Amino acid sequence: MSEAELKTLETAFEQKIQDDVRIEPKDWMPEKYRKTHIRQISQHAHSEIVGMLPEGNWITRAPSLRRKVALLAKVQDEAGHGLYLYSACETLGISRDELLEQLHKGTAKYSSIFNYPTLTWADIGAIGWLVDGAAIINQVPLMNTSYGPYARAMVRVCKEESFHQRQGFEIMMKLAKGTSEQKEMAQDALNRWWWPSIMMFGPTDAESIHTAQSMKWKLKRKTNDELRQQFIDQTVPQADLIGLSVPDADLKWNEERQSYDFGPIDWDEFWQVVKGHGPCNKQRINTRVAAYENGKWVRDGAMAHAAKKEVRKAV
Ligand code: FAQ
Repeated sequence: MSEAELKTLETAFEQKIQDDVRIEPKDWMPEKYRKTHIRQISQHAHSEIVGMLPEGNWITRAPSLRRKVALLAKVQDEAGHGLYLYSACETLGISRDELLEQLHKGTAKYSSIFNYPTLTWADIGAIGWLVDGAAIINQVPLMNTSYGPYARAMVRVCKEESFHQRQGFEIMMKLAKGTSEQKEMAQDALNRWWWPSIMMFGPTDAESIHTAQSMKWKLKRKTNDELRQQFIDQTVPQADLIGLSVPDADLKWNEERQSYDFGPIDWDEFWQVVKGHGPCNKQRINTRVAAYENGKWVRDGAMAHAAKKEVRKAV
């Protein structure tokens, strides 16, 4: 391709981004745009799949049939989200096998939040309320992201996450209004999950290496800090409503900004977890690798069945 032809393609691409016209899989796109999307969408897909593990830990121990049914459905929804996202990512010219290999080898990331353990039933409430709550705040703007398949996947994902958030909040509300032991359990879960949830939004804007370019390409519609502040402003009144206290001594309503000021985030802890040294990183990856290996016979069976069908069609 000549330089002039490349320039024409680049100009047409930039114009689409500026006019909010979605980029679709067969459209020309800069290589960096394609790679950045593979990175973010695959990290998102891996997070959904690994995110099933802390909750799966409680399926057999849910306190009632109703709670078990709701939790089972939630965990299944996360699997579905992972599948839409892997499919969206495959439209960028990478295979599912390559994506999974990156997860298993640790060259692709997944959200730091899923490297913390779920110690009590209240943790399931805290995940729904805080982690799904944070995920919705991050993902609603992504329904308007510039890459078509990612934006469309987000529509259904957000509807389902919103139901998850409500059921998590309801678990916390019930515990907070229960016996003193139950209220203590809810408070303990909030104490342990609050800061990791705040960290989910990623490094500060000043430290974020990808935000500036991703905002220009309209991959990201809001910065990490904007989303984090939105989460805090939305969630603190919810904690107040159910009589739980947010574990931040510096949390204070700022009348001028009409927003909460909050205390320092432990970024050392965040980077330790991101680099693989969190409480459950090894366990999560080992479980995913084992699930992949144990599922080989299913993949082989499906491939053999598909091949047989092809042969029948050809005869
Ligand atoms: N954990 O320059 P930035 C869910 C990495 S889904 C681990 O700011 P970016 C549903 C980042 O990758 C949760 N790594 O990067 C559910 C980059 O490293 P790299 C997942 C993190 O991409 C609920 C480096 O740090 N949601 O919860 C994290 O512009 C309940 C520098 O960072 C999504 O993935 C982190 N928290 O912004 C499931 C949403 N933060 O790639 C089950 C889509 C940053 O250069 C149960 N993703 N890093 O090696 C995004 O919005 C963005 O990718 C961010 C990061 C905001 C996560």
